[in-house]
Amino acid sequence: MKRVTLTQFLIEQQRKEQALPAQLRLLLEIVARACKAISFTVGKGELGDVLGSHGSENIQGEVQKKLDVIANDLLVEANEWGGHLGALASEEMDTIHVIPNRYPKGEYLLLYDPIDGSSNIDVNLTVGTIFSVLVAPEDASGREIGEADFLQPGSRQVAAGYAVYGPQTMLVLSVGTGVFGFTLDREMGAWLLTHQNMSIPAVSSEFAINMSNSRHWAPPMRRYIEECISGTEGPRGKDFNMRWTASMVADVHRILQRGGIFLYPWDAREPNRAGKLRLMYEANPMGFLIEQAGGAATDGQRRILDIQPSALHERVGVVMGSRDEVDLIATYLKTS
Ligand code: AHM
Ligand code: MG
Repeated sequence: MKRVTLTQFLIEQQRKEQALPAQLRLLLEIVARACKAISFTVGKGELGDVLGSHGSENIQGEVQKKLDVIANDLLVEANEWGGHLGALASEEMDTIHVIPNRYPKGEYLLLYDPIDGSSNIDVNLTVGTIFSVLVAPEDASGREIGEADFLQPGSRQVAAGYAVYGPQTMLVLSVGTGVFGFTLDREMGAWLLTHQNMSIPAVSSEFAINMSNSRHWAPPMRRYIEECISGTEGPRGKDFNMRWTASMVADVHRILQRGGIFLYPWDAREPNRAGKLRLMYEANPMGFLIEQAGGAATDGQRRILDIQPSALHERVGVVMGSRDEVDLIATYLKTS
C-alpha cells in the first residue's frame, strides 16, 4: 500500500486555500526529524547509556534524567540553524533560548517538553515529546526576542503536536486543519500517514487520573470520580474503566483514538490553584490537539486555550478529552 509521507502531507497543506506557510512547514519537518533522533535514542536504552539520572535539577526542582537533557539538546541543535525561529523554550531550560546571531532568524517561536512522562524512562514504558508553535508578536521584528513574547494564549498556536515512543513511534500533528497521525517506518526512516482526521467520540466511559492524589482534590472533582466508580449503581448508570500511564502523551494518544477523559486537576497541595502540568509545554499543545479532534480542554473553569499566561513555566489544572465529560465536570465545579 502506497502511503503519504509527512513531507507530502505538509506540501499538500501548503497548497491549500488556508495555506500552511513554507517556513512553518520547514520548522515542522525539522521538529519531526529531531523526534526521529529522540526515538532512536530512547530505543537504545541501557545499550546507549542513556538511562538514569543526569544529576541535575530543572527550574521546577525536578531531577533531570539523562534523556531529558539529551532530548532537549537534540531539539535545540536541530532547530537553531534552520532560519525560521526567533527563539525556543523548553520545560528543561530555565529561560528562553534565543537563536544565536551566527544563524538567520525567523518569526516562529517553538516550545516543547523534550521527554514527557520522564518517570517512565527507566522502566521501559511509553514516553513522548510535546511541542507547540507560536508566531512572535509583530513588534518583535528587528529586536531580540524576550520571554514576554512567548506569553500568548494557546488559541494563538499555529501548530502543535507530539511524538509518542511506544511499541510504534508516532507523530501526531495539527496545523489547525484537524489532527493527523504518522507512524515512523524504522526501515525507511520516514513518517507515513496512518491516522487520518483523528476524532474523539463525544461519549465515553474511561477516565485517566492519578487516584493516589484523591484526598487532595477539590470536592467537585471527588464527586465526579466517585460517580464514575459507582458504576451502574450510581447516578451515571454505567460502568467506567480507568487507565493511568503517568505519561500524558500516552494517555492523550489513547483518548484521541477511543475517547475518555484525562485529568490532572488542581489540588490542595498547590498554591494559586496551579496543577502539576505546564501550561505552555503540555496543556496548550495537547488542548489544541484535543479541540482539533472535537474534544474539549479546560482547567476546570476556563478553556485552556483562552488562558493568558503570566510566566513561561506556569502550571495549570488540566481536564481534557470527550466533550460531554469535560462539560459535566465544568458544571460540577461551577455549582460547588
Ligand atoms: P514530566 O514532563 O516531568 O514527565 O511530568 C509530566 C507527567 C505527565 O506526562 C503525566 O501525566 C504526569 O506527569 C504524571 O504525574 P504523576 O507521577 O504525579 O502521576
Ligand atoms: Mg511533561
